[in-house]
Amino acid sequence: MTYNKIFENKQDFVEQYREACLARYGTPFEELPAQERYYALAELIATKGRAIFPESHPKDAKKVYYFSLEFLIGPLLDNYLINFGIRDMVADGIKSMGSSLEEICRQEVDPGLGNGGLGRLAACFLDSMAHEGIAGYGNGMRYRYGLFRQYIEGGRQVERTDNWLANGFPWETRKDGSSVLVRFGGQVVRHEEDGRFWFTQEGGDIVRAVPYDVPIVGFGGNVVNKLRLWSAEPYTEDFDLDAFNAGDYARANKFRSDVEAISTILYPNDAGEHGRMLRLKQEYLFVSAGLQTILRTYERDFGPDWEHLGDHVCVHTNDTHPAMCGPELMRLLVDEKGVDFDLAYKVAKETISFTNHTVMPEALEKWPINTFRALLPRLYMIVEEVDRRYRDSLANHLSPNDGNWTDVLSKTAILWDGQVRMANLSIIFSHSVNGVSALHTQILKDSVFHEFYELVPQRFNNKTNGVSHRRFLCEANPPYAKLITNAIGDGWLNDAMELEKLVPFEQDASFLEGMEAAKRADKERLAAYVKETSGVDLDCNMVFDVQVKRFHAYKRQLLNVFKVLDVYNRILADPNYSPRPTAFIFSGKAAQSYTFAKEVIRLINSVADVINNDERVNDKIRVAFVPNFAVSNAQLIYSAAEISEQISVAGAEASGTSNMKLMMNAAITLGTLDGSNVEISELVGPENIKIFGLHADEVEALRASGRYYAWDQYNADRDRLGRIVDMLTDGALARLSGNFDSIHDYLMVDNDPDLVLRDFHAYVQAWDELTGAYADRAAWNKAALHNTAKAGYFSSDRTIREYMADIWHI
Ligand code: GL5
Repeated sequence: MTYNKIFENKQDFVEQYREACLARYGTPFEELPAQERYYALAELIATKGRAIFPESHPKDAKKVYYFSLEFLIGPLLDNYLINFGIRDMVADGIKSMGSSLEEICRQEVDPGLGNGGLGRLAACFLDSMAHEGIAGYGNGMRYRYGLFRQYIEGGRQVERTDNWLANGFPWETRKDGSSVLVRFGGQVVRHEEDGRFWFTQEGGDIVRAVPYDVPIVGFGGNVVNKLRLWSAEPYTEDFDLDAFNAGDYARANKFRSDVEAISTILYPNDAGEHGRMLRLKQEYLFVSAGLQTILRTYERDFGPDWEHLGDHVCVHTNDTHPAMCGPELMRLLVDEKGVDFDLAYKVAKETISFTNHTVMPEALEKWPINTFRALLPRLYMIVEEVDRRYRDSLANHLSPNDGNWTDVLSKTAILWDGQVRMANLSIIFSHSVNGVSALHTQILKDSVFHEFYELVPQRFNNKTNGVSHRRFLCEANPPYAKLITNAIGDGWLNDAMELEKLVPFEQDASFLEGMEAAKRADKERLAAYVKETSGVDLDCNMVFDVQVKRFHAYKRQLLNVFKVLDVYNRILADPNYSPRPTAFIFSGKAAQSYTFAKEVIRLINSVADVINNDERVNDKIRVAFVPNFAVSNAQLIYSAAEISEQISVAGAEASGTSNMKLMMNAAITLGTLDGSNVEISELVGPENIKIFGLHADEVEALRASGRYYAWDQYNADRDRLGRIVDMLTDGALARLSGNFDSIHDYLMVDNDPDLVLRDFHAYVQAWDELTGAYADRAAWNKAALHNTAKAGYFSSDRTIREYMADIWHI
């Protein structure tokens, strides 16, 4: 790899860093607190980066704009240093100045501009697009407050505002000159002249969308792309001076605060029906602002050659949140650029592509027609016309006498039942629709979008997710990364498939010992963090068994807790039972309004409280809940994990990406055949993964049969399973904050919708077998290393190359 060097050498770096401290604060490095040292360093790196790369791509390079309401970018300093190839040199330099890079990095905010997997995937894709050298830009929202900060109080999740911009964000640049205007409400006016007619939207409220750009440095430092985040601001200064003078400050500021509300918060992705209008405004704001900018750039480079827009520009829509890209692009082309309606539709479709990320029905967005039409009258007209034409076009595929005509229509039309259905809008406006794992794509074809698949099978394709191995292995796990590089060279940073070169080391006892030592160091680092943040002492001789992800019923953290309680009960009941000592580590947030998920968090903390305070079991099991799961602490957890819990009910998890991050870090997966676990299992082979439980088709068949009864499961095993169900309500776990009636009801009254009780025995047995195998450390390390060696496939570089070849045609 030839890096584009931004410093000559260590000495050059140290000198420039000292100057940067003086210039920014007028105080020498030695006298600055760590936080100011961080800001001075960030400013230096950002300035150097910007100075070298005014423009990374030739004008005619095909551009990809990745539209996503979420970009969970994580801390950036370490990432930039790695990608510029200067991390070791900078760390050395800072050490010679009497401080440490680690300490400085700890000062950085972790912007919570996403919920979980979907938002993090978008950030990994930006990293990989820059690595692959393409002009790939992110387009999203600059939320004033990120996803809430999670605290645990009395075992419960408590949410506090994430004021991530409080001290300023050193990587962003505000670009006032690139602001655009976005209109909400008002009415559509028809104009006619010489037999030609057109529409304009007039009145309503105009909002100014102001972009903030964050540089995305590709590995090697030769390509710098950008992530553009939009902020909503008032267009006119409608400050009410009279109200202010009368002391009514709220009224005086009302206009400003109404507008700014649009970019104030990130919505939780599983929270139901809150603040619907504001969410729709967010979606439209970043879509319209992004597309206006794209057309402006295109016109500058290619003139008004709108017919060929799709040859030069790709607009990729991440889930249905940017679904308005289709009609908004048409509106801009037809109303503002004078393009004919049919041509505009064709161009929109050639330009836009769509990824679906979930089969959860609540995540397939719908808007009441009345809301949509009132807020976006012209856009609604276009949607209505495209929907009408779509219905007509169905005649080419089906005859109205055809038995399933209405069925197909009811599933695929955009407008139905008084609703605008965003998934259908996305599909109808895209030339490509993809799922995110082989199984998920199959489920889209077979059920979720089956009718569309029958109509346009060629539009559907699979792109199995990936993750940035530079962040989640190199940056997250320095001791292991160093060991790997010493063994196979550093080519794996550039080409993750080179991790395969580790396979021969599975026979190398000294490598395996080194691996164990690296894991030990990672475990100690995590144990210190856990102690500091949750007060729990983890014993590093124990196996670290990890489940970290968003809390959701289908992900079945509850099944994991049942297993923990089962192990606990067995230790107490049977003096001969001696499980492999294990630390069960959980982390993740639940949406603020998702009561069940929050109860599961309270349950885990109550179980932790019982177990960690019971001296009879302390040397065998411990439980820790790490608060406020985010990219930064995720990196500490992944690297230290030995077992990766991926136990969703089969058919529910679209892909999962923590499964990939954990396998990369040599954790062995304990999982169901769901999402990308299927592909992990094929790649590593059955001896290097532990699979259990019902398969997706079995889950579907069992549900369809109507013959599943939770009480049968309970009655069939009163001693173990029944006992745990009873513990939810009999006071055994109530010491910290009461019983768990609603979880009991979810299982026994709602009939265990996620089949926790059904998979329980298979799961516990699989866990017993897997942890039993830990005794043979050489064999365990060999299997763990095999997981890393096969993880190259799950680099997002591979995923992006597939998007480039099959969807974006670059
Ligand atoms: C998700 C899915 O739930 C994950 O399985 C998937 O890995 C991820 C990225 O494709 O997308 N969909 C979604 O809405 N969130 C996800 O994490 O938040």
